[in-house]
Amino acid sequence: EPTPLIATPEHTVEGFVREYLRELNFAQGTILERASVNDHYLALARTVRHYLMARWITTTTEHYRRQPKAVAYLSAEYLLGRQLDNALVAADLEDIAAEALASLGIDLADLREAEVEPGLGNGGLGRLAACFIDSLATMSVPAIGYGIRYEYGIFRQTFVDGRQVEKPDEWLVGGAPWEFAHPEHEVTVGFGGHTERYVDGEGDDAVERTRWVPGWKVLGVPYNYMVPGYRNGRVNTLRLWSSRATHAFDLKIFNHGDYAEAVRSRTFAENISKVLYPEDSTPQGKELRLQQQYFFVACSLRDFINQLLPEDFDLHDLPERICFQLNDTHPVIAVPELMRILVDEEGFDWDEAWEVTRRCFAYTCHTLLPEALEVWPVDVLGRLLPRHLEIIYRINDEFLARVREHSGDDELLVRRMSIIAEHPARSVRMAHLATVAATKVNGVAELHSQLLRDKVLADFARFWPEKFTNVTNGVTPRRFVRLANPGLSGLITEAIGEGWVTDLDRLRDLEPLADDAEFRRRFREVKDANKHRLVDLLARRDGIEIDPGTMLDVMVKRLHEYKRQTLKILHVITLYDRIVSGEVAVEDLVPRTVVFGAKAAPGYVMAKEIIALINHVGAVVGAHPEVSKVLRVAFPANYNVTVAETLVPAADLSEQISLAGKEASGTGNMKFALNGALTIGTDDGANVEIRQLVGDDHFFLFGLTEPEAAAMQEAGYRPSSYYEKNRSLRRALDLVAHGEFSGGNRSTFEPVVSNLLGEDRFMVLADFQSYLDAQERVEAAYRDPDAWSRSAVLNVARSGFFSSDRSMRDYMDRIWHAEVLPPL
Ligand code: 26Q
Repeated sequence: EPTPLIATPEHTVEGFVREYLRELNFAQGTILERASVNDHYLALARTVRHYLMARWITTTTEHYRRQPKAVAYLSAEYLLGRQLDNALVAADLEDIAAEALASLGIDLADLREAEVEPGLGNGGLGRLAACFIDSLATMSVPAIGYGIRYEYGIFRQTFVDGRQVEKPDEWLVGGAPWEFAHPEHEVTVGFGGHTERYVDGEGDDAVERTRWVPGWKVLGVPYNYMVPGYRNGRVNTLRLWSSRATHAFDLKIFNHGDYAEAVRSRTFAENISKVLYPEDSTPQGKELRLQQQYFFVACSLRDFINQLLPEDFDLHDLPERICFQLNDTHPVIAVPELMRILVDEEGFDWDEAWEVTRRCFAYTCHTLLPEALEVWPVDVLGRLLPRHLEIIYRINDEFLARVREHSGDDELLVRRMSIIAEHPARSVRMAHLATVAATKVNGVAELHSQLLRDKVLADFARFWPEKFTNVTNGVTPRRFVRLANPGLSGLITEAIGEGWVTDLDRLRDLEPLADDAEFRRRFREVKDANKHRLVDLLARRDGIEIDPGTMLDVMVKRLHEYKRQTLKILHVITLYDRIVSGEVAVEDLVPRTVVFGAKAAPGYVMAKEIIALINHVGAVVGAHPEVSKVLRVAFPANYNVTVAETLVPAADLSEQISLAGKEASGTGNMKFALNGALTIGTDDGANVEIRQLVGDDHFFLFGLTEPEAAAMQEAGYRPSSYYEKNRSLRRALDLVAHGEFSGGNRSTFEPVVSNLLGEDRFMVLADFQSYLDAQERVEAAYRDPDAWSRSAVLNVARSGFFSSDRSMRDYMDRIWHAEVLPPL
């Protein structure tokens, strides 16, 4: 077969201009003189896309021809961030594009700002999926990402009187130049209905089989996105599914003559991919969420089998072709779905189907909080997916028979390990299903994987010790260093060459430069310039004024009690109190700007109260003539990937202060370290590994360890004893309780205070003094700019391990064993 012929525009300024004008004229139907910023943005996006097209088609064609062992990443979320910059960098077009546009009188920077980021994820887990597909493409691994094309991504956060108010995220309205719809590859997905037994064949060949007769069907239409590798000639695919009504859906009603009703009924099917659920723990058990999960997984399996495998492929060989990686339990319904396909549709017997299925799946767990583990009531699941429930029951029966056999009928053990929970309501434990089915189960940082083995999944780890492994998370250096921090990137490349972008361990070569005064000076210059970029962004975007001459102390992540934004705000309150009471003079403090960024799940009442508290404290601090000289709180609304790209490079101090044993990994912690912020953090998640690598002298550790916290809970934790013993803590909490930050109203933040004094599940009060002490060490260190920037440079030099390229290598070696193609 000949290599397909593909038109590629010339890699020159003139070539770019020509292609750009063609897009502006022929696709946007406008001319330079009349085009809007959005016209320009769309023309630019399409132009860049054209440069990647040949690589995309070639990569995809090669995957099909070679049929290598590949990876399919199944994730309900991809928090991609803006595409334009990433594509420009990957295709090595930044300079050409900037020059070409300038020759037309257009500023590339203005067009960058016109892009609305696809926010198709909640936080860490969704962003991780985006980093992973970037790394897979850059490493030439044959991989495809499967997910959902939500019409509305994570809500847009606004503040009204300091309280969070959610607005719909209308990311598609300006046009979606990065996607390719493929209605001709639509897939039909069933829901509901019932199952039937029937006899297949005759005489001696007759076998009893089951078929599922769905009660209703929807269509899935795939939308393809390019996933460009970094300058390696490869472009992989992200395939997101959008739900449509089937053509039969409304036929009956049409024939009844009720046109309006028929059209209305279509919205039912189209609702499935309408909106991303904004909860990222304590799942609500909403039936539509389960529909989303089955919808995208059923589309993806069908698509993989029908589109990516050859016609005559023998599904017994499926494990030689693919590993389906389950990003948490959200896609785990893929397990009974593949069983259904093999047994009911392909006529496999149960055992051979199970053998194939087992070998095709691997499962990544992202949590330790029991309330974040997904469970679905049996009645909900059985109504929506009756055949899948039968299959899950049979998987469970066979699994529990083995447990009984190995444990001498230990019925307590059997009950603990069962995929089906009986109390409080009979339900399916999705993590158990995933663990039973998967060839490998991994946690996302060393400590997390250890706690999975020792606690959350201990029974399973004893049963299948070799099943459990760790793959520490990582972040893509393309987006979070190369693209977000051009200043630092330039400095690094000048010092050690450009290989680091795809081989982040090379950052080690920077270590000697930590002792080079001139290098440190230039490093500080970059940090300073990055702070100015942030100042501009916050002024323009939020009307927030911050002083680039202050220490930038940053806590950005979803709002969760376990992440302990309250600990950070109690520190701010303590500083405020010490100044107002005259205990310290402003001259004796290091001036700080404390930046928060955090969305709360809309139904998470306590999280929303904490947001209000932060905003109210910020207002009082900012309005105080003395305090505001040395302390400011900035809480820009709607923190997202785009904001992170300006905020992370500007930070001096990274706040990673979850209670030990609660944050599975964290990935923000890695982004900050790689951009030369120092971390103040607990011994939790990947903080542990960051500290080991950068060294104790360059990391501000505080707080209880996981075993200490567990022991203290065991012994009966009494938070009020800390309130009684600790004067600073008492004064800070009293200020909140007495209405200092709520115009004298004592009831406003009463729930926050009484929660801390009463239960304090995440031991904020126990860690308070230790945190204050660590902040004192931060202040002392920051007063010595040379020592501080030496530590900062060492943070950069020693964080190469946290590249998602390394994570992908670990998944390849420990779990996937996929092939690697040569770069093109
Ligand atoms: C499940 C069912 C129903 C509705 C929502 C959900 C749901 C959605 C999102 C549950 C969890 C999430 C997201 C979890 C998450 O982001 N976890 C984070 O994953 C990161 C990547 O591994 C880790 O670094 C973080 O420590 C972990 O909190």
